[in-house]
Amino acid sequence: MPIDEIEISRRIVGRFFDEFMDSLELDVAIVGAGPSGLTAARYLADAGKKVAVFERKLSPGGGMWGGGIGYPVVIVQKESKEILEEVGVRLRDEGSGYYSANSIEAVSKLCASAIDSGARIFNGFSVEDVVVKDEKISGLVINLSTIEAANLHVDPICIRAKYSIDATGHPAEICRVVEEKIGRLNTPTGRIEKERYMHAEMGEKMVVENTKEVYPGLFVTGMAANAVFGAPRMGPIFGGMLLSGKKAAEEILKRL
Ligand code: 48F
Repeated sequence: MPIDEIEISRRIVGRFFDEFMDSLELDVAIVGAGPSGLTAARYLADAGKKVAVFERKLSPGGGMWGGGIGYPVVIVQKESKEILEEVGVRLRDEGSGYYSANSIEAVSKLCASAIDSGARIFNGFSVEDVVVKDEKISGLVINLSTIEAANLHVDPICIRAKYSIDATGHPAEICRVVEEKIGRLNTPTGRIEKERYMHAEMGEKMVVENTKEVYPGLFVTGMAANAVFGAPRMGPIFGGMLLSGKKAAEEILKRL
C-alpha cells in the first residue's frame, strides 16, 4: 500500500471531526482531566452517559503525575483505595491505613479506564466561559489552548451539556467565571471562599462534603471544591480527589 501524506491528514481530520461533532451535545461536560475529573468521567460513562472532558494541556492527569515533590508516588487511604484497584492500579500497603501507588501508573490507568468506559478526552482545549439559559448553566464556551496561549483575538465555540463539572483544581476556573459574571454561588457568602492552609485530614474529609452543585447545572469536584468552599489543601494524598470525583458522578446520575 502506498503511503500518502494527504490520506494521513484526511483520516486525522476526519476522525477528529466525527468525534467532535458527536460531542457537541453532552449529558455531562467536565472541565479538567485531573484525578477528580477523570474519576467522575469514568463513573458517568460507565452508567451509559455521554461524557467529554476538556483539558487545557496536552497531557491529561493534572497534578497527579509528579506525586510528592516530583517523586512519582501518591498516597491513598483505605476508604478510597478500591477506586484505584477498580482500574487495575497496584497498591503497596504502607501500614496504618496508608497505601502507595506509582503516580504514572495511576494517571495512565485513570485516563485509559475513562476512555474505555466511553468518555472522550479533548486535550488542548480551554474552557473560558459558560452558556447560561433560564438561570441554569447549559453549556461551555471552549477555545483551542494554542489560541489562548498565543493570546489571539479569536472567538470560541460552544458545546451543550445537561450538567457541567468544574474539575479545574486549585484555580476553580469555572466557578470563578460564575462568581465574576453572575455573582452568585451556592456558598455561605455566595462567593468563592478561597482555599485554606494545609491540613490533610480536614482537607480530605471536606473535599467530599464540598462536592456539590454550586450553581444550577454546575457541580464542583476535587481541589476546586475546597477552593470554592474555603477548605484546606491536603498535599499528595489523593483519596479525597477520587472519592470527590465519584460523588460528583453519583450526584449527577441521580438527576439525569
Ligand atoms: O489540578 P488537578 O489535578 O485537579 P484535581 O482533580 O486534583 C488536584 C490534585 O492534582 C492536587 C491536590 C491533591 O492533593 O491538591 O493538586 O482537583 O487537574 C486540573 C486540570 O484542569 C485543567 C488543568 O490543566 C489540569 O490538568 N484545567 C484548569 N483550568 C482549565 C483546565 C480550563 N479552564 N479549561 C480546561 N482545562
